Amino acid sequence: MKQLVPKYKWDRVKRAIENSRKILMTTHINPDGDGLGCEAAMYYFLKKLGKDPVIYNSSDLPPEYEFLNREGMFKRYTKQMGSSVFKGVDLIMVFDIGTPDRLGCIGEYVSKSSILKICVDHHPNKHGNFDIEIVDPDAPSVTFMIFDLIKCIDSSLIDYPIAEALYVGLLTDTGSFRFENTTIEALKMAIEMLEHGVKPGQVYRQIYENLRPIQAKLLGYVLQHLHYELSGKVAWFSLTREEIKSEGAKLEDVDGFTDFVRSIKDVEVSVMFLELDDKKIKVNFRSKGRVAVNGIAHRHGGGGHPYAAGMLLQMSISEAIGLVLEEVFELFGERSI
Ligand SMILES: [Mn+2]
Repeated sequence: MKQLVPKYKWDRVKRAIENSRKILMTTHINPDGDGLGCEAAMYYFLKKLGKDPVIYNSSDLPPEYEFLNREGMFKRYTKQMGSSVFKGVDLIMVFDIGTPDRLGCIGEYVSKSSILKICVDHHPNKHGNFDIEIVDPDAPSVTFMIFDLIKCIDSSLIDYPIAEALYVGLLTDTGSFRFENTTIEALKMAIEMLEHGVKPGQVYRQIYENLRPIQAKLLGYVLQHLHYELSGKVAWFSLTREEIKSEGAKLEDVDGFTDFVRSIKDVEVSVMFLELDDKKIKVNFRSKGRVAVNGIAHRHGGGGHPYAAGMLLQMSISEAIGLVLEEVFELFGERSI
């Protein structure tokens, strides 16, 4: 039999799993396919190992990922639950967070808790207070790392639901195998997932071809109100709560717009300014790959990858636009007029 050489040092993680029965898993707020894929894959895998896994996230499961929820295991954590969900938990596993504050309301209890904590991530940030951290900024997705962990424990347990969940993280974090992190290793993993029965077309359609008509309408509004700067190298848009309401949409209908705007010819960086509340502005950046945008996000307490990053600003939307565009222009070595 071919000897598996793990890419990461999982010894302590393996031991922690072996010594645990109840394992609580969580990921960042507004979770994406990577965080959710890690949770689902590990849930099915840990069950096969005879463990008692539970998943609590500070956000609801987005409807496009409902297909991962075969056993109804994705639970929404709310502040009222307090420490009750940690009762009897032997191990906490956290995936794909970037920074600890992105855990949302469960984060407070995770950081306070004396339960053994593991963080597996590919964001190049400081992670803080975890007993074991396995971080690889070069990993195309965290499910890529989890695949390595699962192979290192028992690859014979990989079945279709596990493979599909691992594939989801890989697909979504590589932008459907388009971004710079689409490495040979990433594609090799994809092949292995297909060998376990994953149907790429089916997974893709479930995640990406379920745009609700109201989201399409709101995207239309955004595209009609797009601003171009620096001869079209920068494109940005803003959405106030009032605008969203007058389009008949809700905050959660805003999804993937910054990616779409980046796809416009000659646009190097796209920026979204989204008003969540009074003086609470979510800023998202996407870059085609020539300029890194996570430096700006880090400076303002946010985070992300070089070409996909975000942050929250406590100021009015017009102040946010002024401040952030100035910093974006500096990335291009230009000043605004
Ligand atoms: Mn990720």
